[in-house]
Amino acid sequence: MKLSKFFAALLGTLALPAAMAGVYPQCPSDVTALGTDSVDPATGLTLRTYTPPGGNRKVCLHVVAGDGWQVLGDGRQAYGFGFAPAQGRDEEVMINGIAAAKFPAPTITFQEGDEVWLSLTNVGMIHRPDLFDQHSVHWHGYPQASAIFDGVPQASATVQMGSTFTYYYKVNDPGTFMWHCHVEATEHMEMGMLGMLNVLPRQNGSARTNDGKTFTRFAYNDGDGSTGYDREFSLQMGAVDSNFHELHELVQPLPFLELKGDFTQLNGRGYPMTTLENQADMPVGADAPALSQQLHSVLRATAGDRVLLRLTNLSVDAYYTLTAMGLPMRIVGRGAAIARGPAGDSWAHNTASVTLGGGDGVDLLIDTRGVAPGTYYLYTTNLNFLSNGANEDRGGLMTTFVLQ
Ligand SMILES: [Cu+2]
Repeated sequence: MKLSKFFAALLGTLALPAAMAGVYPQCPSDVTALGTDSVDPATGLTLRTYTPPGGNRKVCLHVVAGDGWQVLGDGRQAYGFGFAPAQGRDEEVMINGIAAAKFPAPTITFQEGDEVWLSLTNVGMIHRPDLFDQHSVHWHGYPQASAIFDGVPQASATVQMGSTFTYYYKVNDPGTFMWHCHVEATEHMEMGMLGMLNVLPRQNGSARTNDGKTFTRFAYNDGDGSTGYDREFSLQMGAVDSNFHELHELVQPLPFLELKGDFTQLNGRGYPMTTLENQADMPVGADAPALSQQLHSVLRATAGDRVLLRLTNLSVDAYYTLTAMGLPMRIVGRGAAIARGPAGDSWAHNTASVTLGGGDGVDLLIDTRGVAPGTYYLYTTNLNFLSNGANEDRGGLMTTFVLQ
């Protein structure tokens, strides 16, 4: 019997009363009573929203932090820590959260102006019962009003095993952000506690004409439609250091000095798994109760579309370069800000490739007017990253862009 199954059985019989200590997510009473739920079909993450008359939209959501399993590009299973949507109510959240971590964490999308109550429940690490690590939620690069909700352990609350804590945010800045756990950040981030966080600008819904096309959705409040798009996609670059994850299954010192991702990924999968659009086609780890790698990375567009690609890197040890041969790319934002200087002068520019370090992100527009329909490849030009571990041929950081 695998250790994790043994401890799951143990929790089910002996430790249940402790797990039932209480899961109390906070959400304002008007949202609870009058709000409506919207469920992300890809990840199962539920946002409960309510807009009081004349007020800002209020949003409540609930995630769990724990451990789980993912399948690497060579078919091996790798242990990790991660986030997942909370499932059920009260103690069900604890039970359903066991070994249920998702890689990457669910993509979260808010609107500028939102008031957000985000509850985090730490369900513990079933496969490593010797660990009593806290977890937190940190919005990377986001100017939070107060350190208390920033998730950095030295300056804010962290969440103990079996506990639930509700973060409050006033979402005043649109852009492409990331979220991750900040507790023992190098370890917990390498283990998989990473996701994307997009904030849609207030300008959305108004019409702006730019370069001969009229748009109603934008990456930023640009005033001139220069960040307008027809479709948007979020891609997170990263990697798994298979040795680090394997060593993590047992109690021992971890080789931080040797951290080096050998399985590069887009949205938590290595090519060709990045192109498995049907979730049922994606393998599930032998020890995982359900699919943990929910997000494929196939970008689909219709000829003539202007496509926004929100591209981030949350690797803890490497820079990655991404290119898209045959597709014109234009950088219109970087570091969750529109590509403009302090005087408003634009530094948006066309590029053939993008290189990002850990924690960096860009907003790219791909204008498909004049591009022939077909299948294009987005891939890293670091050839050593186009692999699935020792399998050198066409793996890792690559996906397809299908233009119809
Ligand atoms: Cu953590």
